[in-house]
Amino acid sequence: MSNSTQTSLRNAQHPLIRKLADCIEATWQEYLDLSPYSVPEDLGYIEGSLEGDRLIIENHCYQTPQFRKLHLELAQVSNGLDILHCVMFPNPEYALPIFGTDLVGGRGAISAAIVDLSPVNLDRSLPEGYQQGLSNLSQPEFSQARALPEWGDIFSEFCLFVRPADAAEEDKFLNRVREFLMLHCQLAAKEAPLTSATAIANVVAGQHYYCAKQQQNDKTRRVLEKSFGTEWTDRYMNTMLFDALAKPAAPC
Ligand code: 18B
Repeated sequence: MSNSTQTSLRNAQHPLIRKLADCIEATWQEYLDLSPYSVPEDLGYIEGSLEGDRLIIENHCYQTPQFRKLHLELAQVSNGLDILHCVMFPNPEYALPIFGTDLVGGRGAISAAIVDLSPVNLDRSLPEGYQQGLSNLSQPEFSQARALPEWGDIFSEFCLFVRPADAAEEDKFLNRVREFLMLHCQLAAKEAPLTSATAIANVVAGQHYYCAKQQQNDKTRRVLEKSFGTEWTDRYMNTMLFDALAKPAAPC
């Protein structure tokens, strides 16, 4: 694999973003059987500056037998905003939750740090191994919890959404993400693929719901629209950030 991860953008970002990006890629490389994922040519490294704010985006994508798309994205806005976005989309034959994390920082401090393993089952429950594994992790304390937005019903009871108050809390967040990731990679590697068409259709529907909700995040949309416009942002949110699988056929 190429060493394209040591990019200038990562080096320029908030230390927690840099550490988290390194942690995610190192964990993927340690536990998963990664293959290249071809990002549309014009979407790997992107720069935009429509209304004055220059936005630079860098995408790193892989796939594995269990995951149709592992996506790590780093973004930097000229007004000082630094963003890390990561989602692991399972293949539809694997009834696995969706790992997602988002870090948003500006002028030295991280304002939003979120991580979750989000269920895709129809009843919004996590598979047994996840429920147990996540319950067994010790619960870290953070001084500033943040409230989930209205569209946030996709997140599990284990979702962590905070504004880290200091370097010690930033480290705690990083460790929490590492624990989620390690558990996820280990459980995913043991998961047997589904064979029933109905079960697969349920996974597709669950991923569809997840993406539809994430696309309602106006804060993400606004940052992208300011530099790239509405049309581009729609396409980007539908194809790069939250590409749901094709809509399942209506039951006959
Ligand atoms: N997101 N985030 O990824 N978002 O992509 N993000 C913000 O301090 C971007 C995900 C999530 O309170 C904010 O309020 C951009 C994933 C939640 O209403 C900004 C990109 C998850 C909130 C951005 C990006 C996720 C949030 C405001 C593309 C979870 C709070 C920061 C690179 C797994 C929403 C702040 C609210 C916030 C921007 C969650 C600016 C541009 C995968 C819940």
